[in-house]
This record gives sequence, C-alpha cells and structure tokens, in this order.
Amino acid sequence: MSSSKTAGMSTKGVTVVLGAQWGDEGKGKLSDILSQEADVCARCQGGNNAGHTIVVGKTKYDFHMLPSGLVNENCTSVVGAGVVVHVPSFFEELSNLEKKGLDCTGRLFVSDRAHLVFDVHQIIDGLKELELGRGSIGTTRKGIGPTYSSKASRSGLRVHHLYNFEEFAEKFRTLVANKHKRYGAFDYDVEAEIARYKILADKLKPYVIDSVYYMNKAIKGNKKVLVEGANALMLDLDWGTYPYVTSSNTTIGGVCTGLGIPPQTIAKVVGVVKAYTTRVGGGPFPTEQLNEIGEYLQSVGFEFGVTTGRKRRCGWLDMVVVNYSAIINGYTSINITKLDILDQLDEIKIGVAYKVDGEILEGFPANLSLLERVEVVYETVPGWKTDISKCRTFEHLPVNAQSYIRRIEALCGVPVEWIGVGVDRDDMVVIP
Ligand code: 2SA
Ligand code: GDP
Ligand code: MG
Repeated sequence: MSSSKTAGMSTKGVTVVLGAQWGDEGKGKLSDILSQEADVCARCQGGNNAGHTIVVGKTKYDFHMLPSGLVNENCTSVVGAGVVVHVPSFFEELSNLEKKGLDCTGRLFVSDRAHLVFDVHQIIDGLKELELGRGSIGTTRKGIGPTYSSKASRSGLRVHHLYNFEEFAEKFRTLVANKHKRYGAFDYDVEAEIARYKILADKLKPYVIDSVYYMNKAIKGNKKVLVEGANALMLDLDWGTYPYVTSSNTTIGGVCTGLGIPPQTIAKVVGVVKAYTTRVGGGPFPTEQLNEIGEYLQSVGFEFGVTTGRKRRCGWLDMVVVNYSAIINGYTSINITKLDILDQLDEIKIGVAYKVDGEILEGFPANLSLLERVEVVYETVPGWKTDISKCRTFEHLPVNAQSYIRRIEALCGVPVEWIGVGVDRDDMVVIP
C-alpha cells in the first residue's frame, strides 16, 4: 500500500474532519490520509446516506456507513451511538471491502446505543418524498429521516434491543403498526423481518460494544483518535438550509452527542472545503451555476452522488457558507479539495457576500425565502491554466493557484493545511 506524507493528526486529543459545504467535499480522502497514523477512527452521525470515496493506487473504496479508517489495517473503526445502522447494509458494505482485500477482523465495532434503520424506514422515506411532490427534499431514501424521527419520538429500536429478542420483536411490531396507521397499507412482511433480524442479531454480536467506554478509554490512554464527519454543515438539522437538510447534527456538536465524548477532548477540527461548491438533492444554493460553468464543474469534477449516482449541482466557491461553517465548527485548519478541477478555467469567481435590496447581509439567513432573494457579491480572480496534479508543495503551485488559496485563508481567517490536487491518496499538497 502506498503511503503519503501523514501530517496533521493532533498528538494530544481528538482530531475531527467535518464537511464545510453541502457534502462531498472529499472528507473520506482526508480521513484516510489521517487514519494512516490514527489508532481509532469513528463515525458519530448519519448512516449509509453518506458516500466517501477513497482511491489508493488502482483500488477505489466507497464507504457509506462504515468509517474510512478501515482502509488502514492498524486502525480500529467505531460506528458511534449517533449513527443509524441498517444492519443488512452494514454487512454488505463490509463484505464489499473484504472482497477488495481489507481484513477488518477484530477492528470494527458498533455502539450498542446506535439506532437501527429498518426497511420500513426506507419505505417511509420514499412515501414521504412522494407526499412532498415538487417540494421533496431529494433524500437518498436510505431511511435516515424516518429513523431519526423514530429516535426523537422515542419509538426507535437500538442495537442492544436485538439481545433481548422477545422485547425487540414486540417493539418492532408496534413500530410497524404505527407506521401503517399513518401511511396506510404498504407491502411489508413483519414476521419475516423479525425472523431475518433473529439471524442478523447473532451475526452482529461480535461487533457490538459499549462505545462510550471504548472511546473515552482510548482518549484517556492517549490513543490517536480521528472522528470522520458525514454529510456537512449546510445539511445539519439545526444549522443547515432547513428543511432541505439531513436529520442529524453534522456539525461539531454532533461529535460529542454522537460519541459521548466531552468537548475539551477535541484538539483539532479540520474543515474540508471543495474549491468550488456542489449540492445533491433539493434546496437553495446561491452560487449555483446553471450554465456552462456548472456543466464544466460537474463533468470535469465527475460530480455524481456516491450513494445514489445522482448528478450533483455545481457552482462557485461560496465564502459566506464557509465562514458560517467556520463560526459554528471552529476550524483549526482547512483542507481545500479538488483544486485541480479549476485548472482549465480562465477566471474563477469567489462568492464573498450576500446582498438583499442593496444591503450586505451579516451571517447566513435562516429564512429560505430571504435566501432565495440574495444577490451574491463575487470577486473574480485569474485562473492558472496549468495542470497542478503533480504539485506536492505549495511553492510548486502556479502563482495564481497560490493566490486563490491565500485569498480563501484571508476571507475566513483559518489556515489551509492541505490542498487536494487529484483523486489519489497521494495527490495532496501538505502545508506544514
Ligand atoms: P437524507 O437521505 O435524508 O440524509 O437526505 C437529506 C438531504 O441530505 C443530502 N445528503 C447528501 N448530500 C451529499 N452527499 C451525500 N452522500 C451521497 C454522496 C449522496 C448521493 O456522497 O454522494 O449519493 O446522492 C448525502 N447524503 C444525504 C440529500 O441529498 C438531501 O438533500
Ligand atoms: P465525501 O463525501 O466528502 O467523502 O466526498 P465524496 O467521496 O462523496 O466526493 C468527493 C469526490 O472527489 C470523490 O470522488 C473523491 O475521490 C474525489 N476527490 C477528493 N479530493 C479530490 C481532489 O483533490 N481532486 C480530485 N480531482 N478529486 C478529489
Ligand atoms: Mg460523499
């Protein structure tokens, strides 16, 4: 396995990787690089709606619910309590990784407090989207929203329920009966599902741990702990473009609630920022380019959903979004990704402010009808018209590319520590 320079894990305290835009910034790639020196890599929220791509030489791995740290055989991976777990997909993903040669034996664990996603949640995800019609969220239909709804309404089932099976079966029948009351008749064989989960419970047992104890022991024992965020700030249930969001806290708070670790254990928070912006699914997107620039970014950036295969919407870098995310997440450094995708452009725009009725807005609006009315103020900078994929140091980047990075730093006040210049693990400029 090739290994690139691995700078960046905090030597004392937890390192966190979070998406700063609408997802798909390249969190998986950075998590993989960092987990080469991590002892533990944990997921704290989301489920198999996520899609993290890692390319190591000729091998491409797609992660959905499992932590990207699994690529590195010295790293143990934890699916934390805040994650929602569809057990059949857990095993399918694991088996796909094993087929690619990864031995995950004894180094993958799942929290006994994680909530379970059932096929019924996925059916309801689809039904809810149908009900919304033209106003649909554009979910991944993986049952994420309905499962977090079951959790919040205290009717969900958690991993530990599988080990008191009579109670599990009873609660599960009630859960499904209540869904029928709300959504009417839909095809779902409850007893067959219970029988399937009887087998899955035994299969899952070796992976189940008390993750609160496990994580805090690792931290106290000075193990190097990495937390891999999924989705991104603008998809956060509280801070994103509600209701066009996912159903978990994708921000720094979700790290503590999803893993049961105290905030003072977090030493480093890396914001992953794509050099332009993409969004998949519905909802507002002020710097979206519904023109040849958007098409260029989509095709050159190969912007397709990793989980659903949907085309991603594309636009210019939006520093209003990045700054809003930096306030909430408190980044200690940034990873700019996919800078190479801008290589061929004559000029590049950066969204630096939002104006409504001629007035600059302070902050990011909560109200979507106000957001729809914003006019983006752009700065235009020259492109570099050079292939940067072989650059490995900041000094080797063309001057205009260096200026683009320095401008981003100046606009958000956070240092850039990594710059992605290609898909492979090694295609990264590290700024020491
Ligand atoms: P959900 O399924 O309830 O979480 O969907 C709610 C919104 O959250 C968006 N969302 C995502 N956005 C970007 N990437 C995601 N992961 C996949 C990927 C997405 C894919 O890596 O490409 O394959 O389509 C992700 N997961 C959820 C979603 O589009 C809704 O807007
Ligand atoms: P994540 O969800 O944030 O992990 O990101 P995704 O895996 O959904 O999408 C990012 C895509 O960009 C993946 O296909 C990565 O292989 C790719 N990628 C990541 N960093 C870079 C980069 O610096 N340059 C290029 N060209 N591709 C990158
Ligand atoms: Mg993704």
